[in-house]
Amino acid sequence: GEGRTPDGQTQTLERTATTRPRLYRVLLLNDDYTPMEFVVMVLERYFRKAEGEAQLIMLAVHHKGQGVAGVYTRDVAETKVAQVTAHARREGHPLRLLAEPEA
Ligand code: TYC
Repeated sequence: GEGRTPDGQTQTLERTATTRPRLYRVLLLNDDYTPMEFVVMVLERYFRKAEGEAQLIMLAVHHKGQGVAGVYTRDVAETKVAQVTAHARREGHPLRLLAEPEA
C-alpha cells in the first residue's frame, strides 16, 4: 500500500495479491419441537434478519427440512452455531444448526 518516508514523501510499497476467505453457510435444521417463535427470534437476533424475512426462512425450514440462516467466514459461522445451540439448550429446545463450506 502507501507509505511515508521520514521527509514526508509518499512511496508505493510492494503489495501481494490476496485471496478471499472461504465462506460457510450456517444451515438451520427442522425438528418437531422447537417453537416457531424461537426460530424467528434466533434469525432476528443472531442472523440480523428483519421479522418478515425471518418468518419466511423459518417456514421454509419447517416445510423443506433445512435452510440457510446466513453466510460468513468460518470463525463467525462456527461461533454463531455454538451460540445459538447453547441458547436453544438453555431454553430446552432441540434446535440444530451446522456450518458447511460453500461449493
Ligand atoms: N417444526 C417446528 C414446529 O413445528 C418449527 C421449526 C422451524 C423448528 C424451523 C426448527 O429450524 C426449525 N414447531
